[in-house]
Amino acid sequence: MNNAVSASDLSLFKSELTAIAEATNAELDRLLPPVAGPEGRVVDAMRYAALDGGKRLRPFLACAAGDLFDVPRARSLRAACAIEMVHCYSLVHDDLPAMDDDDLRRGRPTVHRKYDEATAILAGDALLTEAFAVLADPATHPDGAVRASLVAELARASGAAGMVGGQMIDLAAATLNLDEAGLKRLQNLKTGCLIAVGCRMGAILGAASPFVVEQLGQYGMDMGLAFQIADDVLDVESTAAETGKATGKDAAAGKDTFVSRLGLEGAKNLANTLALQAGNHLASFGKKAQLLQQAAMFAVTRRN
Ligand code: GRG
Repeated sequence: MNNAVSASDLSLFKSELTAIAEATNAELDRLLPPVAGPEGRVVDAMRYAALDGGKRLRPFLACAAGDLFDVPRARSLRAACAIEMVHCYSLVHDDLPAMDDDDLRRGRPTVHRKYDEATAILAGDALLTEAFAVLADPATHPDGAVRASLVAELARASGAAGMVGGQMIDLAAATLNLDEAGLKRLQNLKTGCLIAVGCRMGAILGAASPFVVEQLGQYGMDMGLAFQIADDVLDVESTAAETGKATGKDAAAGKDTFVSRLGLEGAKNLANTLALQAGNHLASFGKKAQLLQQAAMFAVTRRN
């Protein structure tokens, strides 16, 4: 967004993001096999929601955080898929008429458009529950205490104290008169918690100390807020062809965003500051955290 940020070389990050996205797609395909019988329709809708599309940024963060502690990819990839299942469920439900009422997601019809509303609700529900089944499976980690910790982390990040809570505040925001701290809290809960949890889970899989888990989590929260502000900027500056979803929606709805409060330049500056701040949390890892440093820059320079 500013020159210092846009000039940074993100080639290492981009090739690793592509590799992790491909591995995530293959693993999700394996974890969500089609089933025969009348219930097959909901599994088809789950596969439609979870496969083919998405940047897979959250899986990337879980794997790259795990790499800091030499976590075997087979394990971090399972945690990554669990988070992506929760993310995909949230998109399916967010697109429903009762929420954002969107027709386009990832460049394709939304799940309730392709199937129907009831199927979309069920597909979201089933993706959410399947995520916990994946984490609870010994293939994710042989130590049951580690698995329990992963389950608790994802539950907290995605429930009323995290993403769902943020979505609730967002739905009520028009009548709440939030100040800037309130808006930050909304976005931290809605977007930041699920981004941060992948970073935390990578560290937990690597038996990191609580202090280090927290460092990774702080990186994720700052990066998540930067990512969300960049999303608000893209809603103004980008097109549906680039993002694969409707743009211009915030302004049309008179929505309170960092762009409406700070203006485009102010919002971009804040996103850049947060991306740099995110990287500072990883200073103690030195060059080993280069990929995560680049991911924070990507969050604010991306076009979709
Ligand atoms: C319905 C419980 C519930 C929560 C909805 C995720 C969410 C909360 C709403 C989606 C709308 C939105 C703008 C959320 C902010 C987070 C965000 C930018 C999501 C899109 O994530 P990307 O860009 O999407 O990583 P892809 O398609 O690349 O995976």
